Amino acid sequence: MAGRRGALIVLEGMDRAGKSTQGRRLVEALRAAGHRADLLCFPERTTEIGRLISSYLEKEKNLEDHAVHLLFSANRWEHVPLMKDKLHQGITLVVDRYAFSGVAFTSAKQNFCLDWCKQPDVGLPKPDLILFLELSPEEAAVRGNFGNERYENSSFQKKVLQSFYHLMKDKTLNWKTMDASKSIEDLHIEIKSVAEKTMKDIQNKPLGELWK
Ligand code: DGP
Ligand code: NA
Ligand code: NA
Repeated sequence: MAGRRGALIVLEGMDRAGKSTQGRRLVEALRAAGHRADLLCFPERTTEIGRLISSYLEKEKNLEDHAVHLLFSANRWEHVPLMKDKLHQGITLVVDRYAFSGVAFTSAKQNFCLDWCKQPDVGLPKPDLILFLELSPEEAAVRGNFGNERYENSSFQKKVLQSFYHLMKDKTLNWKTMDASKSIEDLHIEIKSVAEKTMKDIQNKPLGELWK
């Protein structure tokens, strides 16, 4: 058994695609099947950096765009020791948003290039699988209105989506696009099957470094 590690599985996609629901369902199902699995959500709002990000998203605080980009990245980096510990103990991590949201959201702002946006996250633990939950803006609209947090408006979200599509062209990463217009149950079954296959494939392989 020694050396077998858990998989790093990331969920990305637009708001209302069902990332949080699918993340919870996946962890529950993996545990029920006898695997060790934990859920992690970024931004992780409970740390000092996370609370700063949260007050920015809730529009209680204004922060300069470059500064906030680095804070989101720092919030991921501050969890890296914990993530590596768990993965090396054989725990699979299901992560709701990661560096790809980081790049997609900031590069949707004016005067930010993709390359600058990627740099702070270079070297993070590399996901073994990135599930992109794809939902058209029209289908997302049917699921309800945006909330009041920063970034929650349709013109910005369309730019974010374009940045995601750009990132998905990177063939050094294991992107899988999932049709998020399916029922929660059908999507869950599909995600669980892809996740379990990945867990098997990578268990004896070293953890990689993102964008390196
Ligand atoms: P969530 O808690 O998943 O609803 O995410 C909160 C918001 O923050 C959402 O609009 C997406 C955005 N977001 C997530 N990660 C990052 C990041 O690294 N950078 C930026 N600029 N925005 C992010
Ligand atoms: Na949100
Ligand atoms: Na979420």
